[in-house]
Amino acid sequence: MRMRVGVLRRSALVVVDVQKDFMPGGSLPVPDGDKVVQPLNEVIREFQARRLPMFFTRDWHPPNHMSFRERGGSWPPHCVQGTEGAEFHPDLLVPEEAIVISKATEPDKEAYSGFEGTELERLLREKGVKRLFIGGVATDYCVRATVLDGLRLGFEVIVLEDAVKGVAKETAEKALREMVLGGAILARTDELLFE
Ligand code: VGL
Ligand code: ZN
Repeated sequence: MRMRVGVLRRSALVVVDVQKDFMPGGSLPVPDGDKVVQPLNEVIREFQARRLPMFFTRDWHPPNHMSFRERGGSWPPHCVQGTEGAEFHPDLLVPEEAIVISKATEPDKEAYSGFEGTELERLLREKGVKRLFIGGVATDYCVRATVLDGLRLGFEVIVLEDAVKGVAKETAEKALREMVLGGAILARTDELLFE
């Protein structure tokens, strides 16, 4: 095993938007979006065993959200609060102690980042977290925005490269470049060494 990045005491996992609507068959499918579930579950088990904090963000839109095409936005309706499409992937492990962060909940505001308009930063600081491990979908939208915000806020950020998937190849590659230039580290889930 190649050991490259340590998962230390002040680490937290952030799982971004692993919801049915973003999976194949959903209303805004990310190609191979479901492939993030298995590597994430392995990391989730390790975090759980060490009682390290875990945050699961979810896109949680009202039915009239401004990002939907009917309101002039870019997307088909997706992740509407309380609908099946907004549920987490059925195979994703969501431990009871994990904290769910709902975002983009207001009709007239878009929020790709898990930090935008949420309690995420306050909760991380309260727990003394310094290092974030981030995976989920979509690399080119919500993962990108969450990673860049985390870096701007002064967290160390490790992007789990086998546990992220993008909407489109070109934009996902561009997003990964931006994240690395912003200071993020890319690591595969099998390169993590747990304390
Ligand atoms: C997302 C598009 C629209 C995401 C959310 O989770 O990456 N993408 N809403
Ligand atoms: Zn959305």
